[in-house]
Parts: sequence; C-alpha cells; structure tokens
Amino acid sequence: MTRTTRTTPARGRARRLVPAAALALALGAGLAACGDEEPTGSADTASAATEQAGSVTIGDPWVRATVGAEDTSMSAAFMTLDNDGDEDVTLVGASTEVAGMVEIHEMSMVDGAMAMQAVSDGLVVEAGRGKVLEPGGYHVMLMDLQGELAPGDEVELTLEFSDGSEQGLTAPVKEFTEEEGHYHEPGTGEHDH
Ligand SMILES: [Cu+2]
Repeated sequence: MTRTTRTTPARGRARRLVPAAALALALGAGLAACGDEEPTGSADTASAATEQAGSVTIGDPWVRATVGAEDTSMSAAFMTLDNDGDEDVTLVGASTEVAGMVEIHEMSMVDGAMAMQAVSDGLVVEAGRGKVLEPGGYHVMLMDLQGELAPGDEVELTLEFSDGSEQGLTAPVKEFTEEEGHYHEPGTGEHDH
C-alpha cells in the first residue's frame, strides 16, 4: 500500500466555502442531529481510544462511515478536545493514511445557507475549557479518501497542536444517521468542564 500521508495544516490556507450540496454528501444528508441521537454504538469503544498527551485530552473520537454514501471520497472525524492546562492550545492540523488531504473545518451560516470552511487559524482550545467536534459543527475533514470506511473499521489520526506536540489516536468508524427534518443550528462548540 502506498503511503499517501500528506500533512495539510489548516493554518494559512485560504478560507474555502463549500456549498451545502457538497456538505450533504460529506456529512450525510443532515447538518446536525439532536444531541440525544447518539451515533451507533458510541459508548463502548470510545474510552478505550482516549489518549492524553500535553494538556489536551481527546475523547470519544469517531469517523463517519462512507459505505452507502453517494460520495465516498470524503468523510469527517469528530471528538472532544479538553484543555486542562494553563495555556490556550490550538489544533492546527491533522493527518491520516486513509485520506490524501485533511483540514480542520467549521460549519456556519453563510448567506442564509449552511456551509463549511477551513478554520484557517486553527481551532483554539482555551485553557481550562473544551471544544466539541460534532456533525454540524467543527470537524476534521477527511478528503481524497483511499477507500471506503465501513462501520467497525478504525482510522489512525494524528493531531498537530500549536505547541508543537502531536497526538495519535484511533477513531472507530461509525454509521451516522440523521433524523429527517430534525435539524438545528450547530452549537458554539464550547463547553465547560
Ligand atoms: Cu468539512
């Protein structure tokens, strides 16, 4: 298997808007499901994949399956990032062997429509606080996928932070099914401990 890992930190990249249609393909039909709609089987495997290094703790990582999706070239990784340190830390990039291109994205309303775009300066995780990466909000965008991602697969991801540290994690691939017509606007992605 050819190694096609390419690191593409979000920092310094031009902000690119992706139309809602592409979004729907990338993230499933919906933009967000309500919080009580857990991805299939999320509870059991998540804690085992949690890793800690530096001041940022990664929790509940998962990657959306592409099996059955119209466009199987894109997916996204989701997780929580908690900063227990005294300094802000910024997630500046990520890489994985399964995707040719990885970017940190956010979703927001642009001209009345949901769109996603690269977070050009990275995703700041403030000291003592956390960020949630979830469908409809922040996500680690996986593009140029090398193959289909099926539920049960595992994706090795490396996150790169502004303090120069890197964290590897293993994210299980899960199906994400949205409730039709039950969308809401994404939260702020912030949460307290
Ligand atoms: Cu995206």
